[in-house]
Amino acid sequence: KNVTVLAGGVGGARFTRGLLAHLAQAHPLATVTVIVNTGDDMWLDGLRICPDLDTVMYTLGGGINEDQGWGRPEETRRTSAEIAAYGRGWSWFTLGDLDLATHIVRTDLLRAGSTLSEATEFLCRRWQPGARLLPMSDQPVETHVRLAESVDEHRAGELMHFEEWWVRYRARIPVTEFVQQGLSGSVAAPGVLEAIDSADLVILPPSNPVVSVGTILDVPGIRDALRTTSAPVVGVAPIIGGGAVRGMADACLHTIGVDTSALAVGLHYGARSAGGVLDAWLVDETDAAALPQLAAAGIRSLAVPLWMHDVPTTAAMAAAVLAVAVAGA
Ligand code: GDP
Ligand code: FO1
Ligand code: CA
Repeated sequence: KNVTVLAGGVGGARFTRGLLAHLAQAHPLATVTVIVNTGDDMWLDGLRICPDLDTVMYTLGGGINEDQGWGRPEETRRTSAEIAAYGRGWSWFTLGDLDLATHIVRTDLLRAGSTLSEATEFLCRRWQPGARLLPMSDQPVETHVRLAESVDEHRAGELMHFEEWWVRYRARIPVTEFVQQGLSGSVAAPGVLEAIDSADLVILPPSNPVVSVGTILDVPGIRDALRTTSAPVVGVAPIIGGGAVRGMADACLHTIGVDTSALAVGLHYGARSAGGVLDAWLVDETDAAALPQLAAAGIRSLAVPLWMHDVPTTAAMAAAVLAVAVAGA
């Protein structure tokens, strides 16, 4: 069994960790490929920062700061304090001393001519994530938000990098749209389309449906690959009981005019039979009322516990994904 997962950061990484745990005991010969969002990436202090690739790599490699869901545990901030003393960098964005090594090595490889895919593969030799990590594209695609109002040194109508909106402003300032700079010139990274075409199962994990999975789907060719693959495509709702379990996905959904509900996100992804990308959609038990409407829209669905409390509960979610995938075969 070849399983392909389209992931952002924390939600996608934690789900994939549970998936790997489930496959280890249920399908030991299975392989997992994670296609990771790179829309959050940026140049900062001369370094190429790839938040979602690092969160997936650290989480699956056992090096993640579990409470934060990003960066390394036991971190210090001596270097970033020195950068701030020069008046450089983003004072509201923490680049820990240990984390900086990843950005330095990646930037070193990129400057020497490696693609992002090659640099990612190199970093994973150390972390051994137990899955193949592919950036969605080797070309830079950076998510920006268009400000609805002026704030601090920014004017209304201007574009702001997603990470500034997310981290500095906690997505609390209104924006009118997301703009993925570089998207039109981007192509899927080597192996990405093939990982979808040749999969036995494709999973949309409980990642941010707008700025994580949505960005991956917008890379030319990826949505079409999902529509044509012979693999079942199964999604897991990142919204439980009308709320984003963590983070501000509700602010993202509001910006694109989608309600913050498991039903609305499932319908937003759409049924493959109706031009969308889903064969099946998992919702939490509190959202079981959505099942009839999902069925009416051509999406097989199941209501199971979707809180990723720990690896065993997440492994059970993964087992439910595999079960609903074969249910339609
Ligand atoms: P990010 O890039 O670090 O924001 O991470 P992702 O985009 O991969 O995932 C963030 C999303 O994960 C958020 O929108 C949450 O709604 C969702 N999420 C986080 N924890 C859980 C959980 O325990 N269960 C479910 N179903 N969704 C979760
Ligand atoms: N998130 C924060 O809320 N505050 C930070 O200071 C921060 C620093 C940071 C540094 C490296 C990195 O890879 C991720 C970092 N993140 C931080 C997380 C990042 O904002 C998340 O990945 C978001 O979900 C956006 O993808
Ligand atoms: Ca992210």
